Amino acid sequence: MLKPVTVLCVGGSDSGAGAGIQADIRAVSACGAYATTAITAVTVQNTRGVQDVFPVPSKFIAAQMESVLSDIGADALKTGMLPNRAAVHALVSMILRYRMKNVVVDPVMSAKGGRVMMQTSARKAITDSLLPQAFVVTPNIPEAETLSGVTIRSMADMKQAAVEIVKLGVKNVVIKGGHLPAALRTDCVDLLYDGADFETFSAVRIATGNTHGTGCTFASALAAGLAAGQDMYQAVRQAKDTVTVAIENSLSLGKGHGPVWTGSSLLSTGKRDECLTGLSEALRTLAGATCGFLIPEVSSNFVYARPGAKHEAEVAAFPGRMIRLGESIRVVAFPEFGASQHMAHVILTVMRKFPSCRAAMNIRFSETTIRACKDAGLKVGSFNRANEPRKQQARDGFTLEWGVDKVMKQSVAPPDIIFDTGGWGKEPMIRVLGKDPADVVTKVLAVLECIKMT
Ligand code: PXL
Repeated sequence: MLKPVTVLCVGGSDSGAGAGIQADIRAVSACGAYATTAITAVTVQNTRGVQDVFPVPSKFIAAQMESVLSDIGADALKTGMLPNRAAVHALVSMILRYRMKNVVVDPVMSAKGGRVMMQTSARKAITDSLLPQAFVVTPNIPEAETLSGVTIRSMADMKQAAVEIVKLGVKNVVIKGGHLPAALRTDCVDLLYDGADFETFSAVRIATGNTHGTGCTFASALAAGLAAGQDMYQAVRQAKDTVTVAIENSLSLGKGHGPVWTGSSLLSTGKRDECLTGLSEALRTLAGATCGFLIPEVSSNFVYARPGAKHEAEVAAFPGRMIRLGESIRVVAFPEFGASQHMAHVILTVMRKFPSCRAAMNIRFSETTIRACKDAGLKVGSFNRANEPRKQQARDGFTLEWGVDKVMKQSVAPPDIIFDTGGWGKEPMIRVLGKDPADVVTKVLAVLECIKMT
């Protein structure tokens, strides 16, 4: 029988279901864990704002937690809206009674429209008694300013604020940079500080007004990662990816700020079919073109990942790869999930920064083909295997991740092409990237056309 990882979410109900407990349950579920809940407040809310708040009596908050923890337990605890000091004290007494370790605190202070979600006395209780019991706190910029007393205008200010926040007794802090003014315009950079080192996590900024629930989604995905045994770095990466995909899939509901949507990864069956048919259609088009010479010695594969994919198992490809047959190309089997290793890791690495870039095909390297890529107006990035740190070279399969990640760090938009000129025993290779298989095929055909003209 399956024993799932569990996350207890302590926070407010949002009747519009964009944020609060409703967003928590979706995010924890999307990360493969089981969410239990303790409601701290009932808000009357829609996309336009919060119309009213009913704080749940603190003894009822404690009773919900006691009921869940004494029976189901929890591998992590995630807290959101805590309306008053009594709610914070009830929460802290339960954390102590159950010696909870993976405590993720989202220090919710106000809602999107500006409505204050906690009494001032609760804020002091959070800093004085909750943060010393917490493993990580996830403020946005205004919340980090309040907690630290530092005015934040830059990454240097974020670092200073992080140092001040850790002094409050919490083990780690992640300051979410989404609200940072113009400074980091293209990227959205979050900062992790563990009391010793800083680490940044970036993703491209997505222009949308539908961002209700981002904070709840981030902290819940982080808690789900910790519950599953991930370290802070992995869990923050998962949280960032989950939020980025959720913003990309946000919904235009109501007349105000629509919700972000983690639900798409729950629609797995539909998305699986879309991946498999997308690859089959791409193959049909390519098989009709004279492109056999594009197949490298190690042969090709064509991958298409599910939205939000994190693992090889979520990436579809052709088992046995694509081979050259004279002037044309052939496959030996229908596409399946988990059928590629190398190309799957290429696309998963790209998706960490550009979640909407989900398809890729590798083709034979030649200087002529690279020139044709540039003539076709494609954005070309490259890496040199010789520059890879020695430590990594020993880990077979990681060279590609290292190289692709290096290109990603320098890219403000998804590249169309990533190539390398090979290494000891490694064939040089070109990878063509796109949002779906049809997009990749269009680029491959454009390159073919340019090669023919030379
Ligand atoms: O996003 C913070 C938040 C948390 N919890 C509840 C909320 C909000 C914001 O609106 O309504 C219940």
